[in-house]
Amino acid sequence: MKIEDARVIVASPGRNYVTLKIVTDGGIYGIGDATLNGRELAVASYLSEHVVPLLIGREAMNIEDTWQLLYRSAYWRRGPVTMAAIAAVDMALWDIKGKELGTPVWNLLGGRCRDGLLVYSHASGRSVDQTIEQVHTLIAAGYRAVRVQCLVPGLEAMYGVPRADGAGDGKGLPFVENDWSSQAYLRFVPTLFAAVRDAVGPKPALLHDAHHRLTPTQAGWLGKRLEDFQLFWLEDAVPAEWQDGYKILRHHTTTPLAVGEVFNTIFDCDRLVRNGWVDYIRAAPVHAGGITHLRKIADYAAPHHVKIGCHGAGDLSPVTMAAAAHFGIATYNAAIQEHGEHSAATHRLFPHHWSVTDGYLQPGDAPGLGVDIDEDLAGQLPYERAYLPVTRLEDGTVGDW
Ligand code: KDG
Ligand code: MG
Repeated sequence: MKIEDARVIVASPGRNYVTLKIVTDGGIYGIGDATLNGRELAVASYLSEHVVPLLIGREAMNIEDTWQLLYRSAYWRRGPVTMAAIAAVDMALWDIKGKELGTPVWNLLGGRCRDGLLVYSHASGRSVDQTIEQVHTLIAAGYRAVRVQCLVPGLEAMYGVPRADGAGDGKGLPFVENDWSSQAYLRFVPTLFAAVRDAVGPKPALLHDAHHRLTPTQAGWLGKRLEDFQLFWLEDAVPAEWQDGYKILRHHTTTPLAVGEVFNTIFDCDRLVRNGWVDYIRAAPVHAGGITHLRKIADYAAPHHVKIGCHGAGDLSPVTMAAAAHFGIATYNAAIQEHGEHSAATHRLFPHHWSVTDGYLQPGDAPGLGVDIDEDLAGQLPYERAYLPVTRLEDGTVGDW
């Protein structure tokens, strides 16, 4: 079965998504997600200019060979643009293989090894009371795990929390700069978790994302103070470019640590996993080379007691959610999956068989990945330039997003 055509579809049902559709000579097609939030057209161009010409005429069933060809032949290996492009091809080829064989991708990955994949959703309030209300609403809707974020008193806007006008992060906004104070944040977060634990009791899993904004010693201070509230994880406490930061952090707290939504390859995970500096890797199928490469990361992490909890914010498309669902149901050390919100228009654009029931993600039984794209609708939803906000510290220097 040869690849006859491959096209890149960019559409914005409220935010931009880049999708690759690969069509074979027998008519079977597969789709893959290539969305890189805020830099979408770089991947779209990498795909259409450099990858698609290599795909035409290739055997669609040889996924590993195509993966290796795209990874090695570029010479310029790794990086978010390259790996998102390879991921899209990889997902689309798994989708095609499943359809050709008449079986869901999870079956090709070894079959189910759990009943459902635990998901977490987001409670994100502008006050502690509002945040607690949202946690209660999610628990009432069946969620067993909730990421808790709350606007720090004194700040106007903050990652993961709706703005005063109700808008979210990077949703068609012009370029925005927000004020940030790590001191105010550090003072506030332990009081937030004391209030939330008090309100919901010991059972629900609570998570928190520090979004790469702390130094190792600041993060150690915070992790220590959160220990009594037994978080499922503290995410991205420090940026991971300098991985020894996690070594320092690890020795200051027993709060479980998660990192890696910006990771692209197994090499980003290597030292953290090998040294036992983190508990969870957050790499997602779309940003870490697809199902094929994520499986290798998971297998490398498993004997080191490191589990996988894939990034799944709303800027990762329902195609990635499908890939993550198939991966997670069939991968022993997949522990949890983020379930970000998608707009109604996004669900219409990407009809899918995956679902969240009773706090667990189910991939469904449709052949392939069980997700599609409505190309007519995509044609009516043109790309809209959008940027994630950045932060300015109290003295005016640029901070981390
Ligand atoms: O594009 C960036 C977002 O996906 C990111 O800011 C969301 O940190 C995030 C998360 O954990 O979902
Ligand atoms: Mg995050």
